[in-house]
Amino acid sequence: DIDVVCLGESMVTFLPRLPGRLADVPSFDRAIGGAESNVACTLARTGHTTRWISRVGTDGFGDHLLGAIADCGVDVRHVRRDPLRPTGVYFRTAGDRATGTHEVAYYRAGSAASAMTAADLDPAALYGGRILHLSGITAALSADCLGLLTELTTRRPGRPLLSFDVNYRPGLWQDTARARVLLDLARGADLVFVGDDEARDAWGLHGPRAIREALPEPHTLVVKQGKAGATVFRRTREPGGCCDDATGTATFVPALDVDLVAATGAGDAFAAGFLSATLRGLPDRARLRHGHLWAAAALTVPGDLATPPSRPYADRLAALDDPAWA
Ligand code: KDG
Repeated sequence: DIDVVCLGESMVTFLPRLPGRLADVPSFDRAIGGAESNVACTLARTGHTTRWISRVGTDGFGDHLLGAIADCGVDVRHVRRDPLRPTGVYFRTAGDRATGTHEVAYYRAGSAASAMTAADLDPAALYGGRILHLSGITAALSADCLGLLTELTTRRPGRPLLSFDVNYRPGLWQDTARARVLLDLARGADLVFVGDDEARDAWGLHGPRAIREALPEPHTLVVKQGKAGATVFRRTREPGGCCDDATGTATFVPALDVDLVAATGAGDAFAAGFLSATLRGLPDRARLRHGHLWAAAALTVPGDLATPPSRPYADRLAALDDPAWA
């Protein structure tokens, strides 16, 4: 029984040993990255059953990714190996702690994952979880991958709850106007995560209400408002009936104040915390609190992946009547 199936490209990630520009950093440490496998790993680390579906090369980097993601407790048996294309890699700088920005250099054009198509996916593996989690990164990888996402976000009876993190990555979209397609893809999902900065940059939309007006279709829309917090809009009962069915609500929960080390992976951790609480049928306020708690763990480590708080501990923190949650 799988709770969450995640599909998307993962890459071997090189984290700088020193601060500075990409042009100057002399050495890097190897880690793993990939928004969707980050969600799968984070959920698996707190006891959820997860599967990651993707494609990697037959190179050593592919071996490393598969081993590292399996070590998190994720089912990787449905990841295809591609003998003709390499595993993607990327390098990044430590960035600016005040603004959370950093430089990224991707080496993923023509990667194994960019050749993913619907035809090589096993529907039983893909649709075999309670939630299928996707992200807009996949749409930017190739025409094949955009076709795949378009197919997967087309509403069809009997599919699991479809979760979609917009994950607008400016470095992957040569032309911002093309990123409007992310809005169309999001419309086909049941649960959407988007940052207010992403909605502004990719779609020209300002603020949670405007985003909800442009995106009324998903029954649940989570707008992340950076350091301020996040708002969840909920319209109807969730498919599968796993959660409560309050209608037409908007709930805001402030974020936790943390000493930022690196922002990468925090959105994935937030999504994982929110999905975990969703699977457990917790109310919206608790879902957001779990999202913030898990994001706080990722914000305070240099890599993408942090150990999320244990379930009993997170439950206690989320239940606290602390003014930080007011
Ligand atoms: O969310 C973190 C990811 O952005 C990072 O791991 C790399 O998947 C990645 C991407 O495509 O940017």
